[in-house]
Amino acid sequence: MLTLWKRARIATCDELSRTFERGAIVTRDAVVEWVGDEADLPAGLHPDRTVELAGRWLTPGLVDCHTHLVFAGQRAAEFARRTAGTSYADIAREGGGILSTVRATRAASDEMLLEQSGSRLRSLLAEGVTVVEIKSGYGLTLESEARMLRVARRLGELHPVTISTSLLAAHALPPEFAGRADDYVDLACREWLPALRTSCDAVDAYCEDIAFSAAQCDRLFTAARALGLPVRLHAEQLSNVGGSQVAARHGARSADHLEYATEDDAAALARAGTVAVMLPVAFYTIAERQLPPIDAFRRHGVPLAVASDCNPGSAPGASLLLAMNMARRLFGLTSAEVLLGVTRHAARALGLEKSHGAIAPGHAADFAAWSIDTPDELGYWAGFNPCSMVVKDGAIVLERDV
Ligand code: DI6
Ligand code: FE
Repeated sequence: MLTLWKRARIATCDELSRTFERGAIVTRDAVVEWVGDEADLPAGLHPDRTVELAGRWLTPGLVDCHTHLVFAGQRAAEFARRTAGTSYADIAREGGGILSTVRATRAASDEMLLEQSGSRLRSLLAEGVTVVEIKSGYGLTLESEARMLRVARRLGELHPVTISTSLLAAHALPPEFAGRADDYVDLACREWLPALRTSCDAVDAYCEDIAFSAAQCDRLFTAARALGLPVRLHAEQLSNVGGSQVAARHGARSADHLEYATEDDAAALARAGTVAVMLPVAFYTIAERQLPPIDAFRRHGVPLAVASDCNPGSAPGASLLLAMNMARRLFGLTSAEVLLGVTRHAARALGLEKSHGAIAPGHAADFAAWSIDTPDELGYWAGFNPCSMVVKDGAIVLERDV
């Protein structure tokens, strides 16, 4: 089916970041064929359907490139302790934190996991998000990690959202392996990676002194790369233990968090073409004070993405729009940086830059329509959602009164 989308204001987020004040898009089925000024529309076009956008702004469907959206339960009691002064790292060292969600997730049925995670995914979709990365990491056994990845992919079959999965077996040391972190990593390298190779789109790890060392992540990445799996890393969130350098050495698609990254880290990431993913909701929730070195990333030309980090500990909630607002207010990103951070650069962090994250010929027909006067309003509103329509693979999948 040939569809003409007309009278739109368009922010393409393509290589040239083109915008059109009176723009049009032609889609054939699920793919964009043409985008430009309405005045330049190809002659002799006979669309099967015309959608009139009445001057609304259109962006690519947003890409949330870092979430832990599949989990069971909540950690409100832990949040209360943290607001009273106990640190995130201290709760983790006591066996709470990630491990408390591991217990809840292992105990939940598939149906419960799908239901609880589905409501978070629908909340992202209502914000114009059409691509979501989902990590495992709350199972920490071969079978329960496999189940998390399965649930994540199943969510993509049940919703009009493209799901990209990451295996995050190296998220926390499971109690069964207490004191034997190297054995755990060896097992993941030797048995889990080969077994789950086709169940995930990438391999992630948490490189931190409360999690896995740079040397352990290095081993995991060597095994992942040998199997042809792309890698990405939670690095330098609470301290600098050398994660960015490991990520860069393995040509990681992204390094995420990076509050404690240095100028040298920024240079290494730039050389490797690694995307730096900013997670300001986690920064805010754990009341971190160390800001990521945004100016160094800019100077070295590191592409910046912004993501929700949706998880029950450091980023409870499911709002990419809130993350965009916080990236601007807390990290000083510009509105243009934030928009590319949830479109083109976020797609690149997932290896989807040829098909998603921009409105361009050959890309998926994924769009979000916004009731806003200017794209500067993306990341301006805090706690208000101006998305009025979501298009996925050429179909209008959601319309909201704004
Ligand atoms: N860093 C984070 O911010 C999340 N995971 C990670 O490695 C937190 C996950 C959680 O607290 O449950
Ligand atoms: Fe995370």
